[in-house]
Amino acid sequence: MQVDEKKTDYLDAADCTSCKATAQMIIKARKDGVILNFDRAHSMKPCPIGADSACCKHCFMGPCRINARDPYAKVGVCGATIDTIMARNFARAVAAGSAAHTDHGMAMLELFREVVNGKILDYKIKDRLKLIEVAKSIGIETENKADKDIATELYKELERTYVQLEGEIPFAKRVPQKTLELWRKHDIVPRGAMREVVEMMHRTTMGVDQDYENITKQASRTALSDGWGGSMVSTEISDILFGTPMPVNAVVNMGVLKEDKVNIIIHGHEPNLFESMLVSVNDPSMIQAAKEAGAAGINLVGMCCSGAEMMARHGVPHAGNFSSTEAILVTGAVDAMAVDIQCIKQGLAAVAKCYDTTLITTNTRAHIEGALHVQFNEHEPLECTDEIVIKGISRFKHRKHPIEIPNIVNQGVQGFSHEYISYMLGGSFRGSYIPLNDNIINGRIRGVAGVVGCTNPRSKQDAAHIALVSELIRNDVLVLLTGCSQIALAKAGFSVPEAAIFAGPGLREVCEAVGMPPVLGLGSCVDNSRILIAASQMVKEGGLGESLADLPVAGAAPEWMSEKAIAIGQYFVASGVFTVFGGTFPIIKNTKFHKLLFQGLEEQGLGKWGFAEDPMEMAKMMISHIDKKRKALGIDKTRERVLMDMSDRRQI
Ligand code: SF4
Ligand code: MSK
Repeated sequence: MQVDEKKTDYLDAADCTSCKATAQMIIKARKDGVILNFDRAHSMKPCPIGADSACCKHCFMGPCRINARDPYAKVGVCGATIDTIMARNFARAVAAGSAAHTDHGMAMLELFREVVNGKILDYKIKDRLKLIEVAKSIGIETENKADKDIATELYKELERTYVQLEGEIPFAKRVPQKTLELWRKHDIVPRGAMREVVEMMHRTTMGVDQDYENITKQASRTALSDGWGGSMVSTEISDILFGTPMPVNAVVNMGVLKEDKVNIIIHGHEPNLFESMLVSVNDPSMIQAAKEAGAAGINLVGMCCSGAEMMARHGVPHAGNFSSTEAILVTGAVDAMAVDIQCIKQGLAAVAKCYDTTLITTNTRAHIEGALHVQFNEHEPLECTDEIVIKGISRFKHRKHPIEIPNIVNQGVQGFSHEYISYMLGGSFRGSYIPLNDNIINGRIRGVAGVVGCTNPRSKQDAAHIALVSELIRNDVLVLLTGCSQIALAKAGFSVPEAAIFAGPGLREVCEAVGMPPVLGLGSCVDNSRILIAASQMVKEGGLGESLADLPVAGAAPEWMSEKAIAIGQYFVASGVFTVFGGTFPIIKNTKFHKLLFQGLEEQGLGKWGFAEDPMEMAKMMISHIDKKRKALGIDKTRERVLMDMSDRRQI
């Protein structure tokens, strides 16, 4: 874990990240002799063959490698072409990402079942209205029925999202009719996610599906089983159990740590662990124990996606996104970090050891060598969460490392669910997406962009997110954010209504009238499903075409790193959305598979992929796509008029 003292070519901390707090910790880590993800990324060059997706290790006649400069000169030992190889690699990433969201969603649904059955008593249905709305949305009769009966029926229906062997998943009912018909025509309406993922893995083993178009079709169906299935169930059930987010003031950044308190960080993706942590840290006996250890209290903060969910639902402070999870341990102030699933770097164990922070794994699916495992059991959740607090208090009592907490916090408004966006724009009596559609049609808002996804230590943390979003809002594009992107923009100060001054004149006018920021944070990475629902509502309200592909919208993941991002990208594309990735894309240009993803899918009526390294180029591509859709809808003229008026005014 020690830094190599002879090594002098570490990247300047300010080139590793736009986050000043993280930069401060990178500098301290190097002084302390501790290596973080940024330095590991710098010292490990990515394999160029893998980066192009030009290798296959799906059987042991290989692994086989193809030369990206002459991709059709050679085939694998089995005869697989570069298009088959790239499509299979891509499809397996979709399957893995979909499996991650699906397994998370299944865990939430199982929890819901046990709550409804009365076998779990520590959680209950918190949002009854949402229960009824979700049930109605998939055709469950709710009139004159007890909540328990509605919930039981909802559970049975939603279980099909995972296990249904044939037919369409329940949330297919939410898809705009024309989009659904297109899916039916292409035979990509998903069955249960477990069925789709298994088939995807089968098809991509050696000697099965060797037609890149057919592989991509199943990749679309698998990804849709995530976006409109696994992820959507996760979001909806979490809202029913823990409450649908409403705007809340919250602070982000490393300055949320408190030197005089027991600092406990929860990092991962499942909200149930975090919800029970809230109970444990507020238990008077725990507070008393912390005080007896000399602390002023217990300070619970989040990181990554479960942090984003808790910030949205309860205003729990958020300390930073994916790339900062090791760096925050360098403060010396973290007494315990408890993790559950997904995006948890194994490197945390080594960094935690350097600062005597107790790293605790809690989920049976995700142990880490060198970390303490305390199993979280939903039937007795406080056994685990109390133990985490006790471990934190004990570390506080024996703190021996100097503490350096970056003195940076950023205030902002978080917690915009698709329901709240409707209410915010339309008011409580006529809550709807009509005002949003109207403002798009009249050109004040040029279009809507979903900017989502990870940060990646191979590029300057947060920089592409901030540059891309700044350019989009400057051009009157309303931006919806999730996951680590949301935290990047919150740290950069874009989550306050006053940030409307960075927006173009039309968007600014709308933001100022409503009192909202120009970027709206919707939650964690499974909450990308909220963007799908919002887009479907926009179609259903009318005036912006009949399918999702007609909307003047675009998506982006400028600093992605996870297979989950590929799954998300593919379900947006298959839903009809132009989706642009930054950083890297695992594909060789000018191949048939490249042409299919970046052009062919759109010709089939779906969305398409885009890629650009430069965030300004990404913004340009997204804006020109939005303008293309405006033109097709015949609403490009209204926008010209508004822009002309405003620029005239500015000149005056
Ligand atoms: Fe090589 Fe074909 Fe085996 Fe892949 S499946 S490793 S291309 S022989
Ligand atoms: S946590 S998937 S780094 S958004 Fe959902 Fe962030 Fe990406 Fe993980």
